[in-house]
Amino acid sequence: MSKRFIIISNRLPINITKRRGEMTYKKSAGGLATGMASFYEKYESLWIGWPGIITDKKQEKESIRENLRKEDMVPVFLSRREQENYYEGFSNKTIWPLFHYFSQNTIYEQNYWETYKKVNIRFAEALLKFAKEDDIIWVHDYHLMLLPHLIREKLPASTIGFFLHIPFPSYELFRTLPWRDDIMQGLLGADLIGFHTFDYVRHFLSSCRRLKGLDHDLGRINWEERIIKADSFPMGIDYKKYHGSGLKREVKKEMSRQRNRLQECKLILSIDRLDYSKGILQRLEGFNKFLEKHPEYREKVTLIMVVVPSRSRVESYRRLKHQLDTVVGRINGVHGTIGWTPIWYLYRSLPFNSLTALYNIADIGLVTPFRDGMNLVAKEFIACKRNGKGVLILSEMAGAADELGESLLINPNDIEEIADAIYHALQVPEEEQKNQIEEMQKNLKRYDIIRWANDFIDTLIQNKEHSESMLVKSIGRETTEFLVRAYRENSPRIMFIDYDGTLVPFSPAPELSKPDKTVLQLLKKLATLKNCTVVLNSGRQKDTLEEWFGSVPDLNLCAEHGAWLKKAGENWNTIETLNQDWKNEVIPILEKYAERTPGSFIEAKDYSLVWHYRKADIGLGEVRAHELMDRLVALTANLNLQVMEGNMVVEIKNAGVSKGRAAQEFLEKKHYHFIFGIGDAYTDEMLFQNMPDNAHTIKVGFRATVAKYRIKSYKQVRELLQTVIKEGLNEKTT
Ligand code: GDG
Repeated sequence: MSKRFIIISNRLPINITKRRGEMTYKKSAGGLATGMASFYEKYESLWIGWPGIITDKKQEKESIRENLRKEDMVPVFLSRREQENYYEGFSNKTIWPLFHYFSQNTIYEQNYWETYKKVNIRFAEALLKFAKEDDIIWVHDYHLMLLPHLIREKLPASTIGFFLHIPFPSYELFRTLPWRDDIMQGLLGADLIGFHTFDYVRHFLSSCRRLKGLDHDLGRINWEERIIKADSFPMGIDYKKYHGSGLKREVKKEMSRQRNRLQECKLILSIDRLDYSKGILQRLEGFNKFLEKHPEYREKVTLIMVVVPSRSRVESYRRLKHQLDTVVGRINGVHGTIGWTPIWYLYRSLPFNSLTALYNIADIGLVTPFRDGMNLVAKEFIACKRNGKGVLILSEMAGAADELGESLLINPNDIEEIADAIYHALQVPEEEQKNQIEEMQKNLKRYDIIRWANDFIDTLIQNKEHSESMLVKSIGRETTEFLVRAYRENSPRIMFIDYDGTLVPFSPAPELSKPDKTVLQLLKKLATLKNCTVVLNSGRQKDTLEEWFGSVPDLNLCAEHGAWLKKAGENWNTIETLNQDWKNEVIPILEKYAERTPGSFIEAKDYSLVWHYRKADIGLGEVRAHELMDRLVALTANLNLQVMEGNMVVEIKNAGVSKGRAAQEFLEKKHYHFIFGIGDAYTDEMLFQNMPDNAHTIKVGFRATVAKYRIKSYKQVRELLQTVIKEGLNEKTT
């Protein structure tokens, strides 16, 4: 069977209403459903979600299930209690406020969390009844953040995308969540994690770094043998539908009806779901301030404020509704006249034709959320404009602000600024309005909802392919057998083995990486195998290697990434006579960076200098490391030095020194038939590059490499070497 496309979201794109025992089904024409349409044509598709109706009746459930199956939808039923704790509770009283920076509204309640977990499992089970490993699965939004991991556990090879429709907050906020690790783990089950803006991507990556110690390379994270990509995909709208709305007969009729009602008044339009994140009260105060400052506009402007009821079972929403009623009443009372009501307040959802009629005729679109993942209203307002007339006032906190730069951007907390922006918008010459609208429409037309969805799915598939191509090289049972056979059949042998990150885990505190008994035993056995030369490579100083490994018989040691070599039974020697004068020029620069970056420090080795920032604030360390690299690269260009950025270090050393150069010391003097090199760091790449074609090179971890194979971690390295030892010992006894 061919690949299928499965989308899974909290709500199915359908409205089911029950009247006198009779169910009616009405497909919702939301943007997301439109975006998915092209996949429905391309693949066999399925949409899984809550059908929006609560029922305990088995028969009713069955009938809904059957009816939805015809529409390629699968319902996940929830009880009233689950709805309260998972949807109203954890989703909308915990995640929603926290991710919108309303920590004062955030409720941490164990019960909510438990139900959230349970419901996520329910969704996963519903999906797993249908999904196969080669399907493409797209999970949507904050209600289902545990799902990617739950699916990955059961279908390890599946292609999973996740898109978050709301902001991802800064680490400082995210860290306050007691269940942050589970949420993080849930999301990391995906192959692609999409956000509306690059800021949210940044915040997410920073949380990955700080909570899980996961580094990224241009948004790519290597984790659990997978490459996970985090990227921004600013959601678009059904541009054609909105832009074409003004041509519809019904919409035209509605437009002239509304225009007549408004008489000569300029129309300011405000449309949102009722939500504290949308900044509705502040917006009203801004309008009030405008009327106070510019009484000449009384009876000349009208604010139509459409507020769509939402989450009315949640207390903070009910409170907001009450406040809203009061403030609207107050402003209308203070400024209104017998023939003029400043604010027309509609607490309901409008049909599409009425909504777009308002978009079409409004002079100003007033969109001022405190935080908003994207805000589609702003985009729809601009898209509807066919006559080039209208000004958008937009909060800089809305994701849409990144793309709608020609609008009047305001800070939603600044009531004066909102008032001034309204005044200013009323003065913008028509020519300028037209230019601004056309500029913004170009973007909206190009990156519409279809393009957005395709872009996301294309990136998901590409990333999956990339991830798999990296895994092709992974060492499995067959490769191990192949290596052992090569070892058995070819002699003499030489093995270059890196230490930190290869035989022991990379540790931010290197003093913890001292070899334990197991590692020492392993090296002892390996170094004494027949016809096998073992070289232990390290960036550490020779004194440390001497102290830790000096007593291991027959072991060759290579320190400071190849500057020092101690062949078994001999003394430490430098490979070349190296100049050290450059250090005097570089030390003062490093000292300056050490002073400016608390926690960072300098390590002076014989032939290199290293600036370490593993104990500093990670973000600051990275910024400083880049600055330092820039500075040093310019300075060292004529000093025959190399500057390298490694794992939380910047290292400067003589250009001739490398693990590859040190390996030549062995390879040039004797002809080896089995050559083996293994390491995890950027310095090991030099070793791999300098090895003959028939060498067996292995990279530990998932970073880019020229090595022939990959191995997951130091644990697997130890297992592999134990297998080699077994083979070598066999040889001794036979
Ligand atoms: C979440 C994120 C992100 C509104 N009133 C009426 C009506 N609407 C439609 C609009 C628009 C949609 O509802 C609202 O979308 P927003 O994007 O503005 O806001 P949220 O509902 O909070 O959506 C948001 C979005 O997800 C997508 O990722 O942009 O940041 O919070 O399409 O047209 N539609 C009709 N009558 C109304 O009265 N027919």
